[in-house]
Amino acid sequence: MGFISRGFRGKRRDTASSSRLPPGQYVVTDYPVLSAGPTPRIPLSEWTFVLEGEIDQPKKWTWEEFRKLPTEQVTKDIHCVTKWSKFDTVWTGVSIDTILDGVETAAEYTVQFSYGGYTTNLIPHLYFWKSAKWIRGIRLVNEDQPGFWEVNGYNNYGDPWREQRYWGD
Ligand SMILES: Nc1nc2c(c(=O)[nH]1)N[C@H]1C(S)=C(S)[C@@H](COP(=O)(O)O)O[C@H]1N2
Ligand SMILES: [Mo]
Repeated sequence: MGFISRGFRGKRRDTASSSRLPPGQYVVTDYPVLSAGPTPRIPLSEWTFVLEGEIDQPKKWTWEEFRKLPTEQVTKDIHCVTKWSKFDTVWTGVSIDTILDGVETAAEYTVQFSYGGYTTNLIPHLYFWKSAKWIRGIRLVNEDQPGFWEVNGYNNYGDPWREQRYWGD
């Protein structure tokens, strides 16, 4: 990956006190863009989503197939490791329960991988780098595998409420 956007260096600001705000965070209302590389462009005719790894037969969806899956809308507060938080962000998408429906696997961990090469180990409710943009698929794995930022100094788990930003936090 060629460049790392500025946001990852972090900024110091006063933090508001609020029970919704994890320690060390401040609230923003805009939407900072934080990408570890340029935005990948994938023609929809070539786009696929795959579920692979510890599964007998990998599952693969084309864009058309994926768009036929049921979707859900969720409203969530998001917390970036570089210390901004945004409240009540609205997301529409396919639930992981739908992706895993009928899948038998012994795997206890997953790796999300994206167009452009980004990876992260998937666990919801954690710092926002765990939420992969341009996701290309999910690999089911028996052992936890650190992804792009987890290898590059960010905490492997990343709970905002415990300020697990970096290695050793
Ligand atoms: N593929 C990919 N997904 C990613 C990232 C990235 O660099 N590449 N950055 C993460 C981080 S740290 C944040 S804060 C959010 C930023 O999302 P936004 O650019 O839409 O604000 O995406 C997350 N998902
Ligand atoms: Mo982030």
